[in-house]
Amino acid sequence: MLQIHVADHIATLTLDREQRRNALCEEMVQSFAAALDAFRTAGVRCVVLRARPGCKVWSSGHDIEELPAAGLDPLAWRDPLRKLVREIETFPAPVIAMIEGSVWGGACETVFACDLIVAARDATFAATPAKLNVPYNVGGLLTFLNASNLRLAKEMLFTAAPVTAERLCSLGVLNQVVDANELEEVTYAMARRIAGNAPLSISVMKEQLRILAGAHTMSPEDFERIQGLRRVVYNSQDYAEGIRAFKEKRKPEFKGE
Ligand code: LCV
Ligand code: LCV
Repeated sequence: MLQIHVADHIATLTLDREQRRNALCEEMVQSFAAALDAFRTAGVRCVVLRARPGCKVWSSGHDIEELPAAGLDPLAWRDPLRKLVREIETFPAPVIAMIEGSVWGGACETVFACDLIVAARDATFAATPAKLNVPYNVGGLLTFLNASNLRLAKEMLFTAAPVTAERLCSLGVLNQVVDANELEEVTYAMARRIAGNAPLSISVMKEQLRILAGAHTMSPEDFERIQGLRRVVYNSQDYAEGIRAFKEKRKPEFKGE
């Protein structure tokens, strides 16, 4: 489900599960974590995360088949998507997301959790919890908030509509947008420049920025209340309907209950 290549302190991880549109399943995330462990030991100084060249779908997000039935939190601490985002954020070297094709749901958050994003001009990004009636979690929403701003995060989360790479780049969410045939050249030039700098300085700055970006106060009471509100959503009929509709390849009919 993942292709791995390492050369000159630069590692490339290629999502390779096209028959399921690179949906991020438990098994893929375990391979991802194992690869990052090996890169850490090997002193890799920059990771490029990509899909296969020319892909139409970079990743369709969380594997919907693995979403728990109603009654269980679909984005709890040990959920593969939550683990994947933490792996990227805590890896001691920069991770560059190299994007072509469409990015969906949890894959959109995964890309936004990367340190740098270089995308092909016609790539698109969609945040989809509202399409499935999934109650996104506080940490996940913070990823969207840190990667963009409150206005854009609300637009993406409430409309669930794909947004173009051009527009996201103009809003500072992506580092660069290039023609598809320049994607590799631009991405690896950035990776080589990073790998040529001081790895210790970069890793300590990345960790400080992670801590600063996550430094938000929230009272235990507020947190408990949020968890209660989220439980109502993943206990709802609408939650079951969202998953059923996807499996039956039809538009869901949400009743707000
Ligand atoms: C499992 C899949 C998936 C998939 N899981 O190809 O952010 S949250 O809260 O929403 C979070 C919970 C999350 O990330 O949820 C997932 C959100 N993802 C989406 O809403 C995208 C769902 N996928 C699609 O809309 C289409 O698959 C796209 C537009 C990505 C590609 O369409 P295309 O026509 O090229 P198919 O839909 O035919 O997909 C090929 C096979 O992959 C499965 C899909 O069910 C199909 O399986 P079968 O061949 O068995 O029918 N598949 C696609 N995405 N996320 N399975
Ligand atoms: C002492 C200098 C300096 C200098 N200090 O002229 O942000 S952090 O964390 O990095 C922080 C710790 C920090 O700010 O570190 C400094 C970062 N600065 C740089 O990396 C720029 C270093 N300087 C250069 O790259 C070149 O000097 C530039 C491109 C600025 C100018 O080049 P130019 O050819 O015009 P020289 O390099 O010949 O510099 C003239 C003299 O000033 C000294 C330099 O060593 C040289 O001394 P000598 O004539 O004795 O050889 N010099 C320049 N910058 N930051 N000394």
